Amino acid sequence: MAAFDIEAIRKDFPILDQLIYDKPLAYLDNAASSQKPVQVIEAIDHYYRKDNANVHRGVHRLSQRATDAYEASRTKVRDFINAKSDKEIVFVRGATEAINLVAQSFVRPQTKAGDEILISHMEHHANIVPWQMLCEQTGAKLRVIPMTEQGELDLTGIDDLLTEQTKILAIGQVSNALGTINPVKMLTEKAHAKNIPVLIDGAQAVPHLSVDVQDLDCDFYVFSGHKMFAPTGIGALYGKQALLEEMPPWQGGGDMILSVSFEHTQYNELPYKFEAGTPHIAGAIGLGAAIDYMQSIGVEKLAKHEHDLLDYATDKLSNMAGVRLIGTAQHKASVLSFLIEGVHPHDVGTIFDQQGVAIRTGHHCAQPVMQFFGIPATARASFAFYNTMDEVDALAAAVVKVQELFA
Ligand code: C6P
Repeated sequence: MAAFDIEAIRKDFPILDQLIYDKPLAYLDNAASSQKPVQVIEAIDHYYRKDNANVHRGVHRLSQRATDAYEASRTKVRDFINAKSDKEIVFVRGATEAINLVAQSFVRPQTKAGDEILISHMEHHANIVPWQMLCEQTGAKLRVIPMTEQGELDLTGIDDLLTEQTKILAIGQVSNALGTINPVKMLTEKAHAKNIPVLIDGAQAVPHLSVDVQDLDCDFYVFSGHKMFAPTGIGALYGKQALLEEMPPWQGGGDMILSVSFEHTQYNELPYKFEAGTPHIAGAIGLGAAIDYMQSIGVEKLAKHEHDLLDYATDKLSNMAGVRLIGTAQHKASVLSFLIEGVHPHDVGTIFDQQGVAIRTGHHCAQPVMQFFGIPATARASFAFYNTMDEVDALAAAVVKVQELFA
């Protein structure tokens, strides 16, 4: 596709073409989960109609086709984030599972009481709780990079936070509650200068930015498929091969072994060592199709359009009396969190819904962010490349509607 043809793109997403309470749907909850193009839906449909079988197990034709399609998706993921080898791509349920895997299989065996895990104040619970669990198991301490009123990382004390005791720096590339794009490459360099490994939570980055794990030089990178136009229940863990080789499997079962006897089990090679049991084959195939789709348009073009939407929405809402933006970092992607004076965000969400505008309200699984701002929740609009300026206008009109109702 040469030009960025928004009308043609929207036709690929059948769900967008519907009325909610007789109003055109404006789906602005993409950070929670994005919609799926027909290309993804059809890839899954094709798999179940023509190729459905288990992978890596059968000599029969269907199993071979299922295996080929599943492994082709792994190659697509590898290419999408520019990993060196397919062995570095482990299919998981999503970002949450990937972080838990790294915490338990990589960090836990080398962590003892008094060691430290470094995260930031703006992490999603998925990049907080697994580390707290690890701290409970090992006696390690959780340390936190603070943030500023703009919702940017406060890096003034970073050199003191990265210590000899730090076992990992685990940091989000894009904040789901604030939209902040964090300087993860620079942080990775700083951590590596002290031999500290780095995990990047890319759940909110991969739908919006082009990601190159070799350029970032991170040790682990995690993301979920469902925020990048693929099905739920599938995601990927990238890990540098040398690290994955050393890590023990974290779940045992079929497909992650080469041989099993009661005396001894020999584990499979990478990446299968980390894929116990029958995987989400259709999900992986859908993820591959989503990558094909994004690449057919061009990730840079998607990002540019989303940025225009964010700029337009930020401009509109920041000029409305009684609206407070939460998260005004200089570098942001896709997310606009806000409050309407005197109205609880849940009421905002309900009234927006009646206007056909779907947003998320709540703490966005980032309660420490809410605690920092002293608020219980925000209303959050989050954009994808299929959104339009008209939908931003619908968002602004919904704000006016709320203000009229609560006047
Ligand atoms: N954020 C949101 O509405 P899972 O649930 O495993 O697919 O992704 C977890 C996750 C991890 N990190 C970040 C930065 C995230 O934003 C999310 C999911 C959704 O913001 C659902 S809570």
